[in-house]
Amino acid sequence: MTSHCVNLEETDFIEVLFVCDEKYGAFMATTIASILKNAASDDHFRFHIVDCGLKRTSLEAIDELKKSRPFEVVYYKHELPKSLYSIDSRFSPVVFHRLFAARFLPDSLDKILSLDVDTVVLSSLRELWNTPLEGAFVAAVTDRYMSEERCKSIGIENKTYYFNAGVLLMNLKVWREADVVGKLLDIIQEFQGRLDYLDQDALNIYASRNGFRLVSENWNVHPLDYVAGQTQILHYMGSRRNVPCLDILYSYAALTKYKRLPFQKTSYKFKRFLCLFMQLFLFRRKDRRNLRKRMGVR
Ligand SMILES: [Mn+2]
Repeated sequence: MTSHCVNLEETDFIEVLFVCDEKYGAFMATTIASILKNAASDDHFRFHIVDCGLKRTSLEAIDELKKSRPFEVVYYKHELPKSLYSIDSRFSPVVFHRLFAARFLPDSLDKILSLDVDTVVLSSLRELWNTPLEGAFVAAVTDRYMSEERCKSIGIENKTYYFNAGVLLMNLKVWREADVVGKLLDIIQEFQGRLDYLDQDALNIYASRNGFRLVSENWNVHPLDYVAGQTQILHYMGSRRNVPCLDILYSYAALTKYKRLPFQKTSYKFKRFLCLFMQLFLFRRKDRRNLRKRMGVR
């Protein structure tokens, strides 16, 4: 007989960080739904959420996902230093919170996996979570769409070593020991006005001086580069129109209380129903496949 008794003290959680305001509540629920749906049976999750003004309905939507698979969730309220609010009006200061993870997360956490809310996770996060960090302050994926010119303008000669910060495994131990937060704030001051991708640029400048760890590109894939069965995290990078793979995003949104994302015109469920109905009149397999593709339905 096998025992189903789980000792919670010893549960090996995969700890995931999100920063989210009310505008992106449905996106975060979608990301979490995808994590839960594609997890391995022995994965356990604890989500750490920096609450930048989430309303009750958003909190309820997260809670409701526990019905599909139990998980733990901890919310944080975090104040940014005043100096960061005036730094660049093109960006919402929300992007800065994750830089302070080593300060507001409990000391008992040695590392955290920070994910953007515009990602969809297509496999278990275990392998990424277990990446050996050794002394590196982060592990991340090269940003394929960053130009060489831009990299050089912030002192990064080889663009392979400019990473995207949407999927970031952070070594909190190193962050605390080396006061990475303090150094990032110095960089932000030093480069004021020249950081087009504020927090991401600052992280990369720090990395160019102190090193970091590159991980497989499959962990942070732009929809244009999606490969079925290979891509492990899709990152929509803010784009909501004219990118492939929106059907994948919508299919996970359909698993949440929201059912669809704010910019979806027709509900995914309705589209699927309509597509199923129309397929009745198509006899060739190829035609049915094309119809599904055109309607963006899986
Ligand atoms: Mn993003």
